[in-house]
Amino acid sequence: MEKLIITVAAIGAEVTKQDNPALPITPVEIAEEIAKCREAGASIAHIHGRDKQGYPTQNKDVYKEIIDEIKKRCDIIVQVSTGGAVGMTPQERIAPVTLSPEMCTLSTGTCNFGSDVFMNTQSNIEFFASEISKYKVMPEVEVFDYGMVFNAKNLIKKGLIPSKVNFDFVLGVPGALPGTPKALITLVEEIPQNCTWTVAGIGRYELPLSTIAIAMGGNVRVGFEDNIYYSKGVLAESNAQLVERVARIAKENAREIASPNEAREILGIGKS
Ligand code: KMH
Ligand code: ZN
Repeated sequence: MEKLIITVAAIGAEVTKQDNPALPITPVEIAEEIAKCREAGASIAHIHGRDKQGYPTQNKDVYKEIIDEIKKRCDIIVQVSTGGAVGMTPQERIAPVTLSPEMCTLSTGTCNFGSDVFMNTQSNIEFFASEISKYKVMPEVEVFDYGMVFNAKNLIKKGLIPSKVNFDFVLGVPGALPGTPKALITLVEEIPQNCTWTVAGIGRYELPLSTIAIAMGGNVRVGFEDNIYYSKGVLAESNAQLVERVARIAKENAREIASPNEAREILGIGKS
């Protein structure tokens, strides 16, 4: 098996300090938290921006500050969000990509998102894909619902995204695919053979799906964006605590952990 790539999604757009007081908000808080996660075994940091009041923002300057602070502290791969928060415009959502970070996300369809709708029309998806390619960023395909895999394969066929890409299966969002082993296996069977995959289980699905992915040869995403608990009713003390647990399970399964440079090699970052 390839080495395990651990992504930490430490911030998100929906979680608040009221939900978990350890949520990092300012660029310095975020960077310090990411550096600890890197130390614990994470090789990708999936980033969302927050404004001074703690609300989600895709402001380019905020992202620049976060990225600069992270780079001062560690060599982790920065993956900016193009999902932002529900209700943001495509122009808002794409802004951090213009900083040419190493990676960004690309959701390839629309789905229910709790009581909201996470809107990704075909023309907007193609707009994101062309900007991502223009700024030479490696996309990661975010799959919340089944059809999104097939849409991603169409984008590959049209040459709008690289043919070798990482798929992130975000499972357990209310209204979209459930966080079951069956859903994960069904999705893994559909991706092109040369592609890699990650699973991000939401809430209580995070731990079992991480464990299954480690055994299957996939990659794992954990962090407060997806899950704020360590165990039932017990808040996680930090994102790093969640990363440490994944690293420990991997070690017990004799699955080695990829450094950021090894993850760059596996994902083909910096090759074109
Ligand atoms: N906040 C969600 C509506 C991404 O980062 O690319 C979308 C999201 C996906 O978080
Ligand atoms: Zn996100």
